[in-house]
Amino acid sequence: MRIDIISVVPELLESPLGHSIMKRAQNKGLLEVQVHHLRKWAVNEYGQVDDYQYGGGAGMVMMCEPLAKAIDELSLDRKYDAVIYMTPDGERFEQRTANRLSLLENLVIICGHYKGIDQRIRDEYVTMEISIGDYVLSGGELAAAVVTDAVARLLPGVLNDETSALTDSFQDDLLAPPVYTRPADFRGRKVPEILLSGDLRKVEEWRFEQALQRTRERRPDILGE
Ligand code: 6GU
Repeated sequence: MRIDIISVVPELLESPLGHSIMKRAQNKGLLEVQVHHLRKWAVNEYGQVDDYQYGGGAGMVMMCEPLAKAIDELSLDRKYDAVIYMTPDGERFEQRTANRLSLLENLVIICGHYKGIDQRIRDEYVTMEISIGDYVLSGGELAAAVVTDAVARLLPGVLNDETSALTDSFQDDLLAPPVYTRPADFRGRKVPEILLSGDLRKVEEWRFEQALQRTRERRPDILGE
């Protein structure tokens, strides 16, 4: 999968994309992420990419021209399956959204800043608008990193057995069960006996029960209760 991210603060994406699973996905050639500085397509030598909004009011708006040029130029090299705009008024990002995106080949992600991007870019280019939750971030970069991470770990071959996505919270509409590692006794708090039993069928049953119980307690909405 190839993801092109357009940003006015590309530095914000360096660390999240450069470590751990996302680094491994890229090193394995399963994911290619390219971050593009929007200033490259600025309207003048001062690097201007935003302007005052028509109708007045505080806050700048990201201009049409730089974004249009950026997307047009990127589109010369490949055909994009989706042009995504990260915005708090977008569709809420869920595991099912990540699952859906992970099946696509080429994505553009536009990170908004200031008051957002000119509506005409949304009308002309954007095919999908994503929000990662009901709160406001200073820009779309951290949200784009969240989406990229959630999608990358679903690409076949990115995770190994130890990190398998199949047992993630939400993947089967349940939260994940509690997990334990050594020591078996930590300050008198003991690991549940069943996990030491070696009976895999019992362990699986226990984990499912725990997952169900945890979901009931914490997120009854997921179960439709
Ligand atoms: Cl995608 N962008 C911004 N700026 N804030 C957000 C968001 C996105 N999702 C939730 N809050």
